[in-house]
Amino acid sequence: MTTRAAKRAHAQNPAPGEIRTARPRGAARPSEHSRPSKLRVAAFLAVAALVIGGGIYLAGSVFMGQRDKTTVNGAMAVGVSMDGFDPATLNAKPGQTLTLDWWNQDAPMHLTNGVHTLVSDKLNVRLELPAQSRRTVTLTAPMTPGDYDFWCDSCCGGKDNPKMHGTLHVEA
Ligand SMILES: [Cu+2]
Repeated sequence: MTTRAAKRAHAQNPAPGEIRTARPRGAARPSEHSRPSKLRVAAFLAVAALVIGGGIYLAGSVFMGQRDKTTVNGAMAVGVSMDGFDPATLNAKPGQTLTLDWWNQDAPMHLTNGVHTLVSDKLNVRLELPAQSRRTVTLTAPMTPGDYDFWCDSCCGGKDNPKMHGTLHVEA
């Protein structure tokens, strides 16, 4: 007897003494039970990605949202990037001390790790600002009216790069 029907019949009614290989009732079926848990892991990862992504987005927008504004009392926001200082001209009265909320938009992957500087011999400053950060700095205007040059000497040719200059304009 080699027909399929005969084989099926044999399997359903094994001959006496033959061992049935069927699992006992209630035993785990690995392939079917692992499927829902894989789904659960996938769902967890999706939720985790949403939460982490949302956090990064919020943190980014908090930082970027402040770019033109400042929470530092009496300070003005001044940005710096590979495109230079923004605004590039600062106005002051003779002897006035300006408080700048200085922020750096560039990521560390830029030249010199994204660090920018604010340098001026006449204004007697040499300030440094790490990538993607902000700090409060002060500039004191000289008593003599005029335009005072300051620059970044840490990137893109530094002082030789016309983009990386700013002016402190001291009113007459
Ligand atoms: Cu720079």
